[in-house]
Amino acid sequence: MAVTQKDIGAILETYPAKVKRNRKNHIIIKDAAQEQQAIEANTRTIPGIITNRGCAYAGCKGVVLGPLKDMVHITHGPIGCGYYSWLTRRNKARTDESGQNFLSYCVSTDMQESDIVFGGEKKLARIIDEVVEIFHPRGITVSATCPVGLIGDDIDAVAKAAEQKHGIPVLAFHCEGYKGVSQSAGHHIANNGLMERVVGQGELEEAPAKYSINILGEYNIGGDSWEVHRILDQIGYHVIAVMTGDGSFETLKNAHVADLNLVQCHRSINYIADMLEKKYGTPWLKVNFIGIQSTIDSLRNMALYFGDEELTRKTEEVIAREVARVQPIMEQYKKICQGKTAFCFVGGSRGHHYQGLFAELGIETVLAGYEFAHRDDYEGRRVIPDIKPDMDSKNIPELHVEPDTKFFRLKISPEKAAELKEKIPLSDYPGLILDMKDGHVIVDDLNHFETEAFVKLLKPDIFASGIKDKYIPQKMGIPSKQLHSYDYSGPYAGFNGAVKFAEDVTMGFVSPTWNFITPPWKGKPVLEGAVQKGGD
Ligand code: CFM
Repeated sequence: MAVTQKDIGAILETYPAKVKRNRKNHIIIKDAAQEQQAIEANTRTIPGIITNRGCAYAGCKGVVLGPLKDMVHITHGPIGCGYYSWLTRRNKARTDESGQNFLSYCVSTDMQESDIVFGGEKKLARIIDEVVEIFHPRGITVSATCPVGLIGDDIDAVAKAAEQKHGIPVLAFHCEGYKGVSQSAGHHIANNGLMERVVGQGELEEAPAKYSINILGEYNIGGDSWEVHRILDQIGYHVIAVMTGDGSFETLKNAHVADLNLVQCHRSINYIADMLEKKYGTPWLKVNFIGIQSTIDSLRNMALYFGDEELTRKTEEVIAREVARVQPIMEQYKKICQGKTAFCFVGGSRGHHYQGLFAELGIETVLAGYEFAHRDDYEGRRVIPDIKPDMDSKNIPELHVEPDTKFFRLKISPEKAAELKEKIPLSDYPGLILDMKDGHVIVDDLNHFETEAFVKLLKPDIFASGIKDKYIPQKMGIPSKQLHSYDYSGPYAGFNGAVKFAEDVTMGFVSPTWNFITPPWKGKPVLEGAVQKGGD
């Protein structure tokens, strides 16, 4: 069923006039006849609306820094922020030979009322001493939460003194929750810090092997990056660093020598991808390892970048072998999934990335969107020059980077880059809107009221989202699949991940649970109308 402006108007009608004016710009119906459809994004959620967004601290410590396993991540603030970001994101890590893996710990300064009144700097310094004494980590991060910014603790000074005292890097991040309109601000803050303090600190001057790459914006949720590694290893790539899933300070410091940076989640990491290009001359390629065809396309684009016959042959060999293995299994699941519809509403890139995988199972995404993406994630990177910075985005400093005097190497010539840009998404991503079908809906920062309204309107067969909105559709009798944490499952990336996803989604559909739930619209007449008096 195609949605009309009238349908959307009816949903918006419930809002007060001011809210209605605001939300109207965050909802569009795909219309391919229009060359560019604009959507409002990355602006403040209206107070009182139940959003699914997180905060700047979540984006900085929780998303980007948190997965670095050989650093101890200290949350400077009251205990709740640290506690609720303690492994809930399921970014997995294996302990390597060094034995440095601190991800299972939750370290916080546990600020109390007296610390808020008299300041928390001394306590922070004491906790850093304790962390060094107990864990001897390669490095430490300190992430500030809201009250720290409000009372003005000088975390930079504490970190600097601790560095001198202990001789290890102690990185301070001003990622107080209120720093931006969502976790997106925290991504940017973390990108800046890693760029300034970690990348380029290693001693390597040249790539250690042929086809050396970094994978940016891959966080190993449910083991995703291990599956990507498995495929890339077979082809013969050498992965220097993953930013940051199962990643480490130790590997990240040599990220500057890679021949190519792959970008999986562009929303959280495009800042660093750009800075790496300017500072070290390494181009970035947009990839998507979610879905079989997207994985194949990404692998082929990588082969095109390197332009090596042997690598291309190996790429095709691995693709053929993997597809022959997984396709028949996918076909079985497709028999159950075919013809169904989905809502795909995730944080900042998965709302787009999963649509191809759904389509491979015969499931059409009829509504999609992001919690906190920016306009370029919807409309494509070309729109960036048109985005006007507002007071909230000006909160985050833009780093000015120059070519590095020691490590800058132009990895490919400008002519070659221009030629490749015609064929592959080098330094580019086209945005979510492009892939949606006509009549389908795109919603930015979907809230709980709109979730209910759109579910009632479109009655999707599956709802892909996160923990905050998962149970609304489930109580309406619609299976829900968490695409943030994968509901204790995964990996969903690559070839094996596609099969796992197909299995989980199919299980959602065939579960007998749904027979015990009556959706609100059952028992109501399908057609609604009024009896006209008079006439003939
Ligand atoms: Fe990138 Fe992510 Fe996402 Fe994200 Fe996130 Fe996440 Fe996400 Mo949850 S980094 S933008 S801030 S792909 S934690 S691994 S699933 S909202 S769509």
